[in-house]
Amino acid sequence: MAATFTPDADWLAFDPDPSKPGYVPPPGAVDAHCHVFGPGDTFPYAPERKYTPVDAGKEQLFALRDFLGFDKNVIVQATCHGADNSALVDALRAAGDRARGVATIRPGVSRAGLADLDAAGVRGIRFNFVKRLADPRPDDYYRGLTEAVAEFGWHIVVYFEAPDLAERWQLFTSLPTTVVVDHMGRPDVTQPVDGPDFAQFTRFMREHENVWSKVSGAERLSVSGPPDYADVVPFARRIVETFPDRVIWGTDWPHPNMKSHMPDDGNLVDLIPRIAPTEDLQRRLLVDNPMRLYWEKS
Ligand code: 0GY
Repeated sequence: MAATFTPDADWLAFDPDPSKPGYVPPPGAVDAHCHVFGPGDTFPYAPERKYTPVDAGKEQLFALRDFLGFDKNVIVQATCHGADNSALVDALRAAGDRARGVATIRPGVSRAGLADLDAAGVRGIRFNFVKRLADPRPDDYYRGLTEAVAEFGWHIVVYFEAPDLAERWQLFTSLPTTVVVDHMGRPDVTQPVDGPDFAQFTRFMREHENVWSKVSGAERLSVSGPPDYADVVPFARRIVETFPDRVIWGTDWPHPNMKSHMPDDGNLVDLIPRIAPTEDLQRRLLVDNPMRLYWEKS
């Protein structure tokens, strides 16, 4: 029998009718951070989930991709699906070569299971340290999973809040793979871009050439808010200009757990020329870098 799920009472659903962005992404542009949710009656949400979203399926994601002017997606397994990657794999198969994925796995995953994920287009796994989304584990837990995927040449995506960087420094700086940080490590954008907190993040990237950043999540980090998200722009621009070959960008659709507002995805796309002010930086951010990381498999 199909399961039915009731979204959380305070859940904000994605905007079904975003504005057309003024900015036109270059040919082959990749939205490198987005999710699919369910639909729950086909792909049930995980019993251990910390939230129950409104369904946001692959057809809606692909329609948004086309509407915003993107060519491809990198779909990141959302925590509401736990380590059951079925909805992700279904979306990857439907997209053909136009999507790649980042999965969640747990200890004991079989080699055959990993090989199936690889064949579907998975190129990384995500470790989530955000305490409202996942229960933190000791460093060795993450090291074990990293070893499990080593033979596939996958990378590690880490999602953490700014204070976690110091706490997990040892782990994050010793991972042997490419390490991709979600949303610039969630800086406090009320602090100066040259202040000590963000300096620690830029040091992390400067001293470790395997560390990349997604310059995404403006809608989550901003205090000044839409449509300009003016307070986030200097942080993202600093990362893009300092590390132009190690940055990628994504919509973060369908924007899980937004409480202040639901962003208009057109507004988010219009941030791109403000954080990557030249055509060269835009091409690296949206095409060259994500293609290298997700499509040119070693
Ligand atoms: C994001 C952020 C969030 C959620 C998840 O996997 C997830 O559930 O990533 C969040 O609530 O901050 O990047 O999509």
